[in-house]
Amino acid sequence: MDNALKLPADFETYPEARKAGFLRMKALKDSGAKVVGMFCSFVPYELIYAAGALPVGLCAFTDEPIPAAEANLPRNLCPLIKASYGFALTDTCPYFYFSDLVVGETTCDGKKKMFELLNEIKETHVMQLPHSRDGAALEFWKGQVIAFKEKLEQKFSVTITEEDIRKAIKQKNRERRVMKDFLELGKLDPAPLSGYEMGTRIDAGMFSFDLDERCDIIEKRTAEVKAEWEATKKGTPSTRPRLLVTGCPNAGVREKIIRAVEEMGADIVAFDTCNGIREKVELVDENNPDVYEALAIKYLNINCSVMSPNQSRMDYIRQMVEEYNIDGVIEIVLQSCHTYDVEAYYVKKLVVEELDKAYLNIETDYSQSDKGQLSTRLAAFLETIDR
Ligand code: BJ8
Repeated sequence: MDNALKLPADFETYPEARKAGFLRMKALKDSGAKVVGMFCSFVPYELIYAAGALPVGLCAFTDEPIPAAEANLPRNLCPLIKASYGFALTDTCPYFYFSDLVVGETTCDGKKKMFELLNEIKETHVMQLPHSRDGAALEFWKGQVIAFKEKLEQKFSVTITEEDIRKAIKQKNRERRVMKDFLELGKLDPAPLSGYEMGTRIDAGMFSFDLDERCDIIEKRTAEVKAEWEATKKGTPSTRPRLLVTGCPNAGVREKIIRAVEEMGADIVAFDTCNGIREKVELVDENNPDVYEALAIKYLNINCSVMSPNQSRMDYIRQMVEEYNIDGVIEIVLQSCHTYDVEAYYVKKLVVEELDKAYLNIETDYSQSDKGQLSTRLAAFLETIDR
């Protein structure tokens, strides 16, 4: 079995892509661009584009700024939250520096309280996210969508028209389709590319700020991979286990889990995560006469574990296991992430009892201290899968 991770010559790692984006961002700022920093899939990007501004994902993926963050935040908090705050506090995230406004959301307890502290460093507008999906919640969330639009109008002294929003919905829907097509390459068997590349490209796409250009790059890569698969891989069965990764955002643990398990001889072919297909499965309804309702429905349906109940996540994992021909599921839970940690009960039950597939739960943080132990656990997990 060839375990080497095959990456194209032009591949940029996430830190490389993030760094390359700095100069592009600086040039855009120098020419007058307005920038809105964000951390989460629940934020309606369309409104930011409709305001003539650029959304950018803020740094939250290494443990470097965590000691500084722990001066003000408890140690037993999710590393993603500590890193987000730490980068801002130590002024080491250029994207935070260039942001004119930060937008947060009341997803989990730690994040929503951290945004209060973040607001002391840079103006942070917080969207109050309800945690259910009934009619009252939808009405409330629609109000929050409108309040965010009004905040953008006031902040940037612009008027956002419904036409602006419709145009942005179309653009963003195109991006969702393009990214979904790319991620669905994982359905091909044998796997046509590594999960490491898939996840990295989706995350790194955020640093190419022109939406159309971002789509063109991914479309080109999808076509290349498909053509190569047709020519060299189709019809050649592989014994490498096919894995689905689910759970918390994994950019901060990509090397020690995603890359490591693929180098051990498995293929990660599907991601039920925010840098996977989670936000891309449902489009914003372009035909809804009420654009705010259309946005509210789409975003409230994101199947993150902060929602309760969250049956749609289980339904989607079941569907993915079938469609991607999955042998095993790795669930990544960042330390102290209570919602994913508790919901893991249902994921395990579904995967092991109902679908009869292998399941591994990894609770981890951004440090390298558990790297050796993780390698041992990942290797043992792969041993249990017989293709
Ligand atoms: S839509 S997954 S990006 S909230 S910060 S909940 S890991 S304890 S990030 Fe997320 Fe939006 Fe959901 Fe996606 Fe847990 Fe940490 Fe909270 Fe987290």
